[in-house]
Amino acid sequence: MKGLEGVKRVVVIGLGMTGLSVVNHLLRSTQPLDIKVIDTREHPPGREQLPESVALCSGQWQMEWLMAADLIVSSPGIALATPQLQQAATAGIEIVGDIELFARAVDKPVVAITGSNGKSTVTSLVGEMAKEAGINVGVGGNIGFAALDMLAQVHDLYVLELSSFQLETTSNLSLKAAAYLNLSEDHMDRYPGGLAQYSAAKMRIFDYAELAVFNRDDLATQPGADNLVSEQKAFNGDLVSFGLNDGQTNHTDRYGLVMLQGEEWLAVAGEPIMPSNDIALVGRHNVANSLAALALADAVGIERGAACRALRRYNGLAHRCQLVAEQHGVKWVNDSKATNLASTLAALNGLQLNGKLHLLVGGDGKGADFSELAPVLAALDTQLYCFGRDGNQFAPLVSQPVVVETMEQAMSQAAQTASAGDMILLSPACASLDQFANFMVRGDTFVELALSLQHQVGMES
Ligand code: N04
Repeated sequence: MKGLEGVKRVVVIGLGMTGLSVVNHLLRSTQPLDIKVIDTREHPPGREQLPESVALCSGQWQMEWLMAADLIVSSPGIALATPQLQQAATAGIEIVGDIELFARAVDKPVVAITGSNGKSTVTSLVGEMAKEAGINVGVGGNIGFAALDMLAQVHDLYVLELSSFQLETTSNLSLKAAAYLNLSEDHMDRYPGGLAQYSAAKMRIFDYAELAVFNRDDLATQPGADNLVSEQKAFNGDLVSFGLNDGQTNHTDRYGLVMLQGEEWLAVAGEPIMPSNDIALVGRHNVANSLAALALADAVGIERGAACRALRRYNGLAHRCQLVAEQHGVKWVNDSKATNLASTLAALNGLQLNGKLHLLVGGDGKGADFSELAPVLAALDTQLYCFGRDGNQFAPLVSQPVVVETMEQAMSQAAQTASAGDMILLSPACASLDQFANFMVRGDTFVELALSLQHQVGMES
C-alpha cells in the first residue's frame, strides 16, 4: 500500500476537527513534511489549535501552495468538483481525504458503516459490543471523533462511521466488514448527478471489504446495485444481508427475525438470539440497525453474549429522539440529528400520542423534496412550525402552518399552544448550517430553551 513515499509538500484543505486531525497525524510522521493549510472560510473553526509551525491561508484559495503540493488532503466539507481542486487534479496532484490517510497507516482490523441514516447508531452499537467483549476499540470517523485522532492511541479494533463525502476521497481502505445501511435522498446540493451519484460514493465502502453487509429491505445497498451507473468493479468478497423478516430465502440472508411462542426474536440463520423487545433502543428502524450491528460484530469475532448485552444496554445518541424536558404533561423531544427527510420520517413512524404533535422543521433543506411528509403529518394530529432558510418549503404540506424565522420563535409559540398529552418535537429534516454551527449546537440550544420554557406551558401569556 502507498504511504507517503516521495511526499514532501502537503496541503490540507479545510480545518475544523478533521483538518486538525490530519495536521497532527502528519506531524507525528517521522518523515520531514512541509504542511500548509487552506480554508476558504473567513474564520475557520479550530485555528487556535493549529500548531504555529503550520502555515494557514484562510478566507480564500492559495493557488501557489495548492499547485506546488505533492499531496492534497481535502476536507469532506469541500466538493472534489470545486474548480480549484479540479485544476490541481488535472495537473496530476494526488488528492485524498483523511480516511485514505487512516487506511494507509492503520495496522489493526477495521469495520466501517455508511448509509443515509442510522450510521452513528450502528457505529456506536458495534463499539459498545466490542467494549462489552473487553476489546480495546476505537470509534470514530464522521461521528464526533476524527479517525486519525484514534491512531494516537493503541487499539485492537476500529469502527468507522463514513459519510459519502469521506468515501469519495478514499481508495485503499481494507475492511474486515463494511455495512451500507440504507439509501434515501440527502445532500442533493453536493450531488448534481442526483441519488445515483450519491449512492455510487457510498458503494465505495465495499471496494476492499472482506465482507459486505447490506440491507435486503433496501436493495440499493447491495454491492453492484449501482453497476449500471458506475464503473465499479464486481464485488467478490463475502456477502450477508439483514432485514426485518425471517430471511432464509438463501444463505446470504442471515440476519433477520423469527417468531418464538408469539414473540419476535432477532435471529441469525434462523436461530433465535434475543427478543426484539429487549433492545434498549426503540423503533423498527433500530431493530434493523441492531441486526446490522450484530452482523458486523460477528465478522470481527465479538462474542455473541457481549453483543446482546450491548443491545440491551445501549439507549441512544445525544440529539437523537431524546426526551429532554417534561412538565404540565408536555414532552419536549430533541431530534436535532434529523438532518434529512428519512430521518424525520423514522422519528414520526409509529409515534403514539394522546395529544397533539408540535413538530419543528426547517433549516438548510439541501435541495430535498419534502412532499412525502404531507400524508404522514395528515395521519397524525400535528401542528407544524417552520423555521430557518428553507422553512417555507414545509408550509404547503399542512393546512395551518406556523412560519417563523428562528427555532427559538417556533419553540415559544409551541409552548404557548401546547397542553397536557402533547409533544414538542424538534426533528427538522434539514441541516442546521444556515443558523447554527452544526446540529449539536442546534440541539443544545433546543434543550436549553426547552428547560426554560417548559414551566410556561399552559400558562396564559
Ligand atoms: O446540521 C448539521 O450539523 C448537518 C450539516 C449535513 O446535512 O450532514 N453537514 C454536511 O453536509 C457536512 C459537514 C459535510 C461534510 C463535512 C461537514 C463538516 C468540515 C470541514 C470543512 C465541514 C465543513 C468544511 C467547510 S473547508 C474550506 N471551506 C450537514 C469550507 C469548508 O467551506 O463541516 O476550505
